[in-house]
Formats: sequence, structure tokens, C-alpha cells
Amino acid sequence: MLLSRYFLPVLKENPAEAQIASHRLMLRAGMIKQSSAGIYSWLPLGFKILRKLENIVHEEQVRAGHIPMLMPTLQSADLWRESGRYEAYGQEMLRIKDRHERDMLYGPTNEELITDIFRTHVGSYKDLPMTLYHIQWKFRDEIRPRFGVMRGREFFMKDGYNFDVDHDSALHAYNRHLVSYLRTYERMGLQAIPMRADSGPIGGVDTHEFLVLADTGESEVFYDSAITDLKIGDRDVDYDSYEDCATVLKEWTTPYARTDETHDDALFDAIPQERQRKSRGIEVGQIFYFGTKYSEAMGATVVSESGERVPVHMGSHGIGVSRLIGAIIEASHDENGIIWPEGVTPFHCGIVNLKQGDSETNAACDALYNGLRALGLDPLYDDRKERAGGKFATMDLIGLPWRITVGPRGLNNGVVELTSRRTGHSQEMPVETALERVVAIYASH
Ligand code: P5A
Repeated sequence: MLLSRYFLPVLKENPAEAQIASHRLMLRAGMIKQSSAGIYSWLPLGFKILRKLENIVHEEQVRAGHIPMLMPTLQSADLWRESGRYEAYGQEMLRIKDRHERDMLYGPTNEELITDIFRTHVGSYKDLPMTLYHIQWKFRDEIRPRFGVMRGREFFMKDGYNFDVDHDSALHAYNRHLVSYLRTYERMGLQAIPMRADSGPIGGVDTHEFLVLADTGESEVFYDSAITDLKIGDRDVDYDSYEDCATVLKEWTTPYARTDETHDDALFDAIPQERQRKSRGIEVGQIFYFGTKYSEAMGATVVSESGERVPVHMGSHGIGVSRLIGAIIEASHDENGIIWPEGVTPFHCGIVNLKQGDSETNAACDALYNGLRALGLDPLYDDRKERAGGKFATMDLIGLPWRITVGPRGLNNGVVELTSRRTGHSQEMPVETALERVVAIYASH
């Protein structure tokens, strides 16, 4: 993309309404614009990152054997009356009447809708196990929307629902989701720690929240620092193996890690003192096992192997896709702007032309730009007639992890400069080498 042709409305001043870094930087980098409290338009740069995260989530869901689909944002109240949650959900639910005075709502989650689809079409244990998911906008009329996309009213969520014939199979679905979530967050350059939590209005017996440690997080968390040494990396976990998934779950749930809702002083005090940590965290996902709560209320049964009709066992699993953008920025920024991890960056590399209009400099920039694109990368070329200082400030603000700076002085010596946004370290090298370096960096992402 040529910056001269892009729409990147960066702000020079810090917006007064933003209290935390991610909100401030998302507004300043021209990623979002508030349309009303807790509701945002996603400007091109923000939208690009949202799509990247969505793709990672899709890839990891499909890898785990889950099936993508799409349900609507508007739902009929009748389904929620069947589960008993229409009244129980309270004021967070946005209730709407259509022209026929029928009660509708903007979905805050989809347990009822998916259970209705399931009971309509599935009737036998032979069709199980099955996990369906979608990535769709949700609405929760939060009493205090704040911190930009962190606590929005309209937000983008991946929500998945497993259907299993018995408790063991449903437990495997729970464990499998835990593994696939660990992988998903790691690919985004994040460490998200699963912590035993409270199930709230979704209900159920087993639940873990995934938390990214950050001072600005809304949850208070307590954990054993040993858990922060764990990494899923590229280990080979067979998603169909009960044992493989259970082993990972055991590894991640053995060190103490809980939110304040389930915190236990005695268990925490039993951790060696030098490993006790009290901190704050951003909840970027949650998995639930709730058994037959919805299937019994809504009559979702299957015929089991022995010929009986049994209510199906279910769980639901959510990732806060739009919130993740805020979480990544909270975890990865400095005083000059955002620092995107390579796995989610909106553009792979920035190209800064220090003397727009100079034929040799233009030609070197064009060669880099076209060369990177020909190799499947997506560079952002600042081809505007602007001062170098302004160009650097914009690149730093929007946080591309790598920048190639091209100017007449360097070109006289046959070099351009490759700079890491994270370390600020620059190295001079020929155009061809810079191109190869950037390609090599992304070969592993
Ligand atoms: C699981 C999927 C559920 O709704 N039903 C379907 C279950 N879980 S949850 O924990 O309530 O939400 C899942 C994730 O969505 C994000 N989230 C939000 N993001 C931005 N603004 C909000 N107001 C908001 N509320 C929830 C969180 O990341 C949460 O973990």
C-alpha cells in the first residue's frame, strides 16, 4: 500500500477521553473512531488488524477440528424465554421490538440460538462430537463502557459451542479448546494465562478465563510465577487425543492461577513466597463446561448408542477478538507508539523515502516495494512529500515491526537502513539484503 493513497487519519494530540495507552494509541493511529459510547467504526488500519486476528482465530479453530458458520446478530426473544435467560440477563441485553411488536434482541452471546439449530438438525450420537463456532458482532449494554475496544458495547467475539454425547467427551472438548486457545494467543505474540474463574450469566461448573497480564487490566489476578514459564510453541498435540489435550490442561492448571472471584488465600500462601504474584489482567477469552443446562431447558437430545434419548452435553468458548487488539497494544507499546508483534502486524514492513521525487531514491523504494510484494509480503510505503521526522513519527506510532529507510546519502554508499521498531536498532545494508532479511523474518510467522 502506498501511504499517499491510504486513509490513515493519525492524530498529533493525545485525545482527552482516552485513559489508557491502547485506547489513546488506537485513536491516534487512526484505527478507530467512536460513533457512540462503546461503539466504534473500524478505520482501515484497525480493520486490517481485526481481520488478521480473525484469520488467526479461524485457522486455529479449524486446526482443532471445529466447524465455522455464521449466525445473525439479531435474535428472537422466544428462544431466550425457553432457557430462562430473557429476564435473567437484565439490562445488559439490548431489547428491540420489530414492526410487528415482536420481541427481538441484539445477541450478547449465542447459546440459545445454536442449541435451537442443533435440536432441529441433529438427533443421533453418531453425529457427535461436534463443535460449531462463528465470529460475529455482539452487543452488551455495559453500564460503563470504557477503555475503547476493551470494554465496548458492540464488540467482535469468536464463540464456539461443543455438543457431546457424555461428560467425558465434553470434558475433552473443554481441554481441546484450552490447547487451541493457548496456541491462538501465542501466535498473536501474547501470553494469556488460563485462570480458574467464575461462570457468571453463562453458567456451568468448569470455567477458565484467559488473562493477559497488564497494569490496566480490569481483573485482579493471583498466580504462581511458574506458570509464566510455560509455552505451547510448536509441540505436536493431537486434538483428537483425550490424553494429549488433558496433559496440556494439567500442565497449565497445576500452578496456582485464579482471578479474584475464585481466589483462595490458603492455596496462594502455600506457593513458595518468591513465586507468589498478585497483578492485574485483561480477560481475552473464557471457556465453559455447563453440561446439560441449555439442552435440558430447550429439549436438545440425541439417541445414544444404547437407544435412549439423552440431553446433549455442551460447553461454550469465547475469544474477545476486538478486545485482543487493545490487549496486544497494552502489552506491546512504548512512548512513541504501538509495537506490533510480527504475527499480527497490519503491514509487514514500512518503507520510508527520505527524498521523495529524487529519481534514484524513488527507484530504490519502488524496487523494495515491488520486490516485497512479489514475495507475498504487504509493505506500507510512505511516498508522501513530507519531512523525514514526520514520516518516522507516523511509522513509530502505527508500530510496524520493521522499517526500511531509503535516502540519497545511503544510496551513494549502496545501502539502505533496516530498523527494528522494538529495539530501535538500525543496520545498513544493500537493498537486496534488506529485502531478504525481511522475507526471512516473516518466513517463520
Ligand atoms: C463463551 C462464548 C461468553 O459469552 N458464550 C459464548 C460465552 N463468554 S464471555 O466470557 O462472556 O465473553 C467471551 C469474551 O468476550 C470478550 N468480551 C468483551 N470484549 C469487549 N467488550 C466487552 N464488553 C466484552 N465482554 C466480553 C472477553 O474477551 C471475553 O472473554
